[in-house]
Amino acid sequence: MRTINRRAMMTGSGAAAFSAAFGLPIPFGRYLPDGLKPILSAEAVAQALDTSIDGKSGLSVLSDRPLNAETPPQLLDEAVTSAQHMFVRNNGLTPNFSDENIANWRLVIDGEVETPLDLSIDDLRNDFDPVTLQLQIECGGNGRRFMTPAARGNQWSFGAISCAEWTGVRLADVLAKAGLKDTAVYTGHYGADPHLSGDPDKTPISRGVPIQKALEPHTIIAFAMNGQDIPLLNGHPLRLIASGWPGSCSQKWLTRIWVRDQVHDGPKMTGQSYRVPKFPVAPGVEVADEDMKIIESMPVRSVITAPTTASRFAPGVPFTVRGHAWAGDRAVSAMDISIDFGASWQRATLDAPVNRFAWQHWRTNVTLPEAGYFEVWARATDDAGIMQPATQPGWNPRGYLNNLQHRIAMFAV
Ligand SMILES: Nc1nc2c(c(=O)[nH]1)N[C@H]1C(S)=C(S)[C@@H](COP(=O)(O)O)O[C@H]1N2
Ligand SMILES: [Mo]
Repeated sequence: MRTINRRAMMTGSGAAAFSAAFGLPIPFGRYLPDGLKPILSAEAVAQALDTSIDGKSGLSVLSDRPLNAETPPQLLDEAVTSAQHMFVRNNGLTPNFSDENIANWRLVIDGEVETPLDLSIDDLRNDFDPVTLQLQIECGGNGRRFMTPAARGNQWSFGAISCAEWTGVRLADVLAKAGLKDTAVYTGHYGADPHLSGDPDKTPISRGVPIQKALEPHTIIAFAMNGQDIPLLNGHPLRLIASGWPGSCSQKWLTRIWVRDQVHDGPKMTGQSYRVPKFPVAPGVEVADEDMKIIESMPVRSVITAPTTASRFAPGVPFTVRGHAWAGDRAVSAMDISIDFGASWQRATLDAPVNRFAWQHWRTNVTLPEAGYFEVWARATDDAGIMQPATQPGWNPRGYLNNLQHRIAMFAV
């Protein structure tokens, strides 16, 4: 297997122009839907893979202040995401803690509780039952890069997703110890990262979840990842994980959970942040804040982690295509692959999740029938029968929830 390391220089659109540019036939070109270009024209094959971020390897950097870096699909191939390949999404500055800061870490639980708590990490370890779970964390803006018209924000493609093995305690158990009042309806989460301005009175992000999601047994306060300390960039020494919902609900460097008697209104809970229109809107329009609602579960989605896009295979020789799929609060019930631009689909083998909210692995064998340019398209279906669309599912002002199908280029030569 070898990668063709060049980019298509396309001026026109559609299969014919592409075929001319590459000097390769497109055997299923007649099925390429009108308006869709071959994916190789839209995707840089040779990505600049960064090696400069401490503890990370091969991520592609979208911005460095704040630091935002995503995982290329082929580095998501691991069954459990490793520390070095876990994406980073910061809204503020990366904190810089001393050993003393870490040793004296406190987590405050206050607001609508009978007994406010002020806990050390040892208190969490000693006073509550430990849980270890594989949990996916996906940024609400994953896929934004493919929104038309473009939406402002980090231009994530497919790599703002991780699924690591987290160890910690159930938020429900901690809230039970504090004793929820009847007035408790929502949580508000706070972390120790500084605001981009450096102003200590400003908070970069403080989101929350309805109390039912907070009490869900998979919502945890984690102090370890993959059996080790959490990587600093991913929330060391303590983070919340509310899997299946936008990653922004999973506060890193967690210091406080404020139990609210109303929907939390911290920075990035209101206005246009992590909110989508209550009804379908025309692409590109402005939507008033009062017509927006808070995103809850993330939609069904999948990624092809092997082979790498633009790999070459011999015609007629089968090879394995594999990846992962997930569906927010739901499970994935079917995974299908197409090599003819969506004209026909073949069912892949799909594993059950190791626990609820873990991503699900899938694989199948694919054979490219003759020489030429092909694409592999991947489509997951959730247990409510909802499928990933071929193109964007519905435009929204900030470009959230774009769960379009992942497509990779393949050469049969
Ligand atoms: N304290 C804090 N927590 C945070 C953020 C942040 O900027 N500060 N970013 C959130 C967002 S938007 C996402 S998508 C996830 C990303 O988690 P990761 O950086 O560990 O991959 O963390 C969330 N938790
Ligand atoms: Mo995010």
